[in-house]
Amino acid sequence: MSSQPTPSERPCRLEPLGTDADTLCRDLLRYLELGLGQDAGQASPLAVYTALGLTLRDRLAQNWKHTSELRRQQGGKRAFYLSLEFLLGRALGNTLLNLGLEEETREALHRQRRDLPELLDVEPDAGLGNGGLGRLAACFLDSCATLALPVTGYGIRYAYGMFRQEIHAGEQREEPDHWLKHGYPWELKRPERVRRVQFGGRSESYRDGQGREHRRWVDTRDVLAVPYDIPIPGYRNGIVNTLRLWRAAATDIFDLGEFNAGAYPEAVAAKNEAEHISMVLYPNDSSENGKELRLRQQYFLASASLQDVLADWTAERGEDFRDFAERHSFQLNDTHPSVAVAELMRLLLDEHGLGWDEAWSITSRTMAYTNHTLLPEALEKWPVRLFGHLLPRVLEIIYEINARFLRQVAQRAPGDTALLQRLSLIEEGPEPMIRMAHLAVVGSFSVNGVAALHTQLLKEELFRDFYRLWPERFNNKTNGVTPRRWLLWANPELSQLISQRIGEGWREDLAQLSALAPAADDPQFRAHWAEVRRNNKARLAALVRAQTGVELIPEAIFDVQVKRIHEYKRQLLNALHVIHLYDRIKRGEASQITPRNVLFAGKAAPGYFMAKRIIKFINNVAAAINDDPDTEGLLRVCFLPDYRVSVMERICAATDLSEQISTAGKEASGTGNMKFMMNGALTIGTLDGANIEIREAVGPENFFLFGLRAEEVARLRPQYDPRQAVAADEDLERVMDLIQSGYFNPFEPGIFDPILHALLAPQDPWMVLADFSSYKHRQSDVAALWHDQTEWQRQSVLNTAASGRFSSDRSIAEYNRDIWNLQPLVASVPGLV
Ligand code: T68
Repeated sequence: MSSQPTPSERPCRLEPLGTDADTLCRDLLRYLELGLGQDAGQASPLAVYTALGLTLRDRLAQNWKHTSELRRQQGGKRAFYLSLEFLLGRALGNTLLNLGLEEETREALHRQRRDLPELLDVEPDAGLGNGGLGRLAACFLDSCATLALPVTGYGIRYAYGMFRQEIHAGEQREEPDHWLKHGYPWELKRPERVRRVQFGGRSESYRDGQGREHRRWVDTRDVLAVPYDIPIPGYRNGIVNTLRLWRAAATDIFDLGEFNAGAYPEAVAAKNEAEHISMVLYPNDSSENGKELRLRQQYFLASASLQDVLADWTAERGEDFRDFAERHSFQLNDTHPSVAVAELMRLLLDEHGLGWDEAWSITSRTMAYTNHTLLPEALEKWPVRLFGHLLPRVLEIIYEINARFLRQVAQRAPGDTALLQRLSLIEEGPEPMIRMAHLAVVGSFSVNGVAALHTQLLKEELFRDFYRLWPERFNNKTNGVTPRRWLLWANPELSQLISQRIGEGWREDLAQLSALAPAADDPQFRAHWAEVRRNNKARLAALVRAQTGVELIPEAIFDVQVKRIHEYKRQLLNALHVIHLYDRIKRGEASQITPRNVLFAGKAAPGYFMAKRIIKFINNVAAAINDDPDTEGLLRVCFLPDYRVSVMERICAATDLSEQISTAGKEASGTGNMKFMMNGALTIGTLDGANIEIREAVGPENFFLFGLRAEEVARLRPQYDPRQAVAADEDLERVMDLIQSGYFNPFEPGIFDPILHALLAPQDPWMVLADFSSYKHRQSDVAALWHDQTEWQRQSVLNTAASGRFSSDRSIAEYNRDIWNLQPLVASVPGLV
């Protein structure tokens, strides 16, 4: 007898998917015609993009499955990056780049008479973040996958991301960003892993079978958390990690029984309330807003994510949590998800029956907290009342954490009640508040800042008392950005030039860029370098023309400040300098002016009056200058609307001068500064955040430094007199007079008075005018250097060559070395894409 299986017993296996142009072309057609019901000849670019996305997702899914198998086989520790924001931008280009399928895809599209650039451009940005903090999370995921580290991101799948910015009559208008309108081909819904998150109700005690007393949370209004997974491919290593985003959904129709029979419409309407949780991203980047919905979002993310991790653990290990802390780290991206400290305690105590000490030992050995700001207005505090109403059981746990913590402090420093008050998780007052940063520090084994100066200030100022208590907890992790998106993808011509010179190893080991330094002295290399940068500038100029109608001066300096609009970032200082240049033109110094294009972009939080007025100011100044024939060929000023990840990809490759001009001590790190440097921009900047490390890396002779240092800002603040600064600088006086005269707002009297008042107030926390003279002088050094193109291009090459340290691969390697201690996954199957 033959042992051949009968046809019905024959195993059915999945064959690996082809990645040649022919197979890609056929799969794309299949998705387009059969999946989406389109006629390939007539289909819109959006439909083709979607079909291509689905085609590539299949290839990602193969590696995804393989990565999970590897992770399971190798066991080992895992880390989880908890963040309310992931600013991913577009996925198509990044997928092609990381899988190495760009050429095959171009060819596949070519056969269907389609063009890749057109498809790339229809993809909406996934804008699930405000700015630096959210983009950092996205760069970190890219680096974790590239370093083959088993790290999963957890976030919220907002239906509406960061608002779209339009400019009307110089003012910002916010439009909703319905980014999921046409579907999102990259995600995979995981309905089988849905979780239930509790809100409201009350906490009560009960006795178990053995007569032991416990607490439980009852009469709650629950919300379902439905996960959607986004694949995060590493750079050409076959690894695909996961970003799991939660969508809020109402509980099943059965729960309608909770309502009385006559309240059917109210019950259905309640579904709506549940679904609001994941409706919209809060667009504030630097102030806490205290809204209940925001706290709901935070708890929703923390609870669903922790439950998800615990479910995997108990499926494998049952209720034995002895090894849990050795096998898990949770990295908290700012305090936004820090309620996770209390929530993990609750789950371990109430759901898994652990005692306090064991639960606390586990929690405080798994949580790690990254701080991103020193600004007091950004520090999160929640009213105890609100917390008690929304999360009564979690509040009890926070009280208990605080009571035990303060007892410990009192033992160390008997009688120091002021210290107890300063350290307490609860801020007393007419409206007692929970200090989320204190909860995060107390509950974490690691607390890090995001640049050397920032970490130093955390230790000396914000967390001084905590640092004295637990110095070993504090560490620095200077930020970084992924060189794949920010150099390889954003600047392919420059990347090619670099690879021709030093090989391709820099893509995964950016420190190798240092080998480029000698090329700075090679005239031929510099000529190529300059040519590539000119091409990039021409492309950006075309984008600016199309978006705004402003015609940039192609050969002039591209002087760029793009970031969220905030007083501490001092877009106003830049604007004052622009007015100064204009004033020089008008007073007959045109022949001494070095031509410049000054480009601004960035969003203002919708409720931040001054930031919005600054946008209006820049736009009015730009209009006055660009409309004046005397500025022709000398000065162009432009505010580019709707700044976002995909726009920065164009801007960073085309920037000559990067503006990093925050008041020293206020910008935690900055990451745009790194993207510009990597692409060969020179920086004009203060000694703030990562600027300090950028300047050290490239050498002070290749960096335009100006302004007060952090300690000078602190020292001079109390006696700061902006009018003295005006009196001491005639140019500044003329600038202020011109603004005061209404020159930039002839038909809108008084609209810039708030700006003038803020600049001239002795209380101006940002000390804008204090740094004007110093800034002006450094800007004239910039102009002088531009005339020496040999030297400028030399310094440009040196900036790129010195940017290796600012790869997020380096940041993540340090997080792993000092905080997570994960083993990289080792691919067992060769030949993965
Ligand atoms: C930024 N913070 C820092 N916050 O300002 C920047 N805040 O210096 C740093 O480079 C970057 O983080 C990465 O570390 C933010 O972007 C926010 O976006 C934010 C969002 C919600 C609430 C508060």
